[in-house]
Amino acid sequence: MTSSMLHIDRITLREIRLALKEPFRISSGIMHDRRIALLELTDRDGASVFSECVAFQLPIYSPETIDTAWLALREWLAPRVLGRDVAGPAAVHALLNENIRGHNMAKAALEMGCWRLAAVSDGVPLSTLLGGTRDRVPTGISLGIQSEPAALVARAEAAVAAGYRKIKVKIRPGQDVAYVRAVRRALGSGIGLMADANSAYTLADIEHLAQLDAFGLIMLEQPLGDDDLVRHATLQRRMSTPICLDESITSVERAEDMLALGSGRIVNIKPGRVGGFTASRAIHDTCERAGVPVWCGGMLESGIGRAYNVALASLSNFSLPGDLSPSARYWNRDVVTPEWTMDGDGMVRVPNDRPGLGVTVDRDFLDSLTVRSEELMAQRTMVAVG
Ligand code: OSB
Ligand code: MG
Repeated sequence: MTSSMLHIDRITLREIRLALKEPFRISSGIMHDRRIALLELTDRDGASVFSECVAFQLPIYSPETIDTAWLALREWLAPRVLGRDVAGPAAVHALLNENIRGHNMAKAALEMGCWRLAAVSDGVPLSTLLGGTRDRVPTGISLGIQSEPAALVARAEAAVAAGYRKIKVKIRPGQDVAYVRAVRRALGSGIGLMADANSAYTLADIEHLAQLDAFGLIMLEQPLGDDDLVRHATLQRRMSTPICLDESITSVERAEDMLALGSGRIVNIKPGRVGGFTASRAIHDTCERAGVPVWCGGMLESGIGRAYNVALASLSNFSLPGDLSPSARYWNRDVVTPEWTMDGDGMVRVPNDRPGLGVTVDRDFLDSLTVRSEELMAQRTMVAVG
């Protein structure tokens, strides 16, 4: 495979707003819509690609927000690549991480766009460039916290009927054991069920959490602190349910620490959280060598971000269903055509039969959703507020 030189002449930041069909509640907050930062990278040959920054409006999941990401991209990250020859997409992670700490979601949006640009200029599908081997990826659904167990049960039953291969329910103190019990009773023992606490518990809850062992969950995601590894190891020793880490795994080093400490047995890989595809692949490979399965998480992305996640999830050790729901689960209308869909067996197809992402960005619709944009170029910056 060719490893093409990158030379980016322009990066256009834009913010769009997309209303969720239904509010999504996690333990730390509720989202009614998404403010999404998109990047459009244009190279010296005039090729251009869109990428998506997964940071939320508020720092309820990680310290980043759309506004910190925008700042980081404009002030520190975009200037690292603009107007320069970069050896290839695999070189971008190191370039963005030298003496710039954190801001992984901002870094990832830029780094993943570089991978995509390389896929375009090499004329290969993004999944192929990343080393993906799967043609189809099993899909799970993530269900937000509901006001009553019955409301959660209804959504879980509809999801199973639609073909989803894994049901994830969000939990928080006071809305946990009874909800999981109700869903397990309604669905029976055959369906893969899991819970995600988004860091809502402490070790003071250890005996309470251990009650979840009764429900045969395929995993319990990120029950404890968002940067914790040591306490998760204590909890994992007490529970038979495999712990899956999400928030705590921000780099391949944190994944190595998880393995060394026994903090969990499964990893949710979100490329945005770890700074992009190079880190995602390193975590994937490290876990594969250790016999630890991974799966691709979601951040309520638009169809643009979803395309990047599907490409990543085609790698061999993504052996558990990903949070890769179809467009229609989130939006009345997505920003790409065709929209993302899932077949009746709960599988999303990896578009690996042609170069690029497999979906086309609907530019007119994007423009109608855009609330601000800013053009970044080497040396000088032109600002347009719309
Ligand atoms: O922890 O995986 C999470 C949504 C918002 C914040 C955190 C998480 C989630 C999800 C959504 O679970 C998954 C999806 O995009 O469908
Ligand atoms: Mg999670």
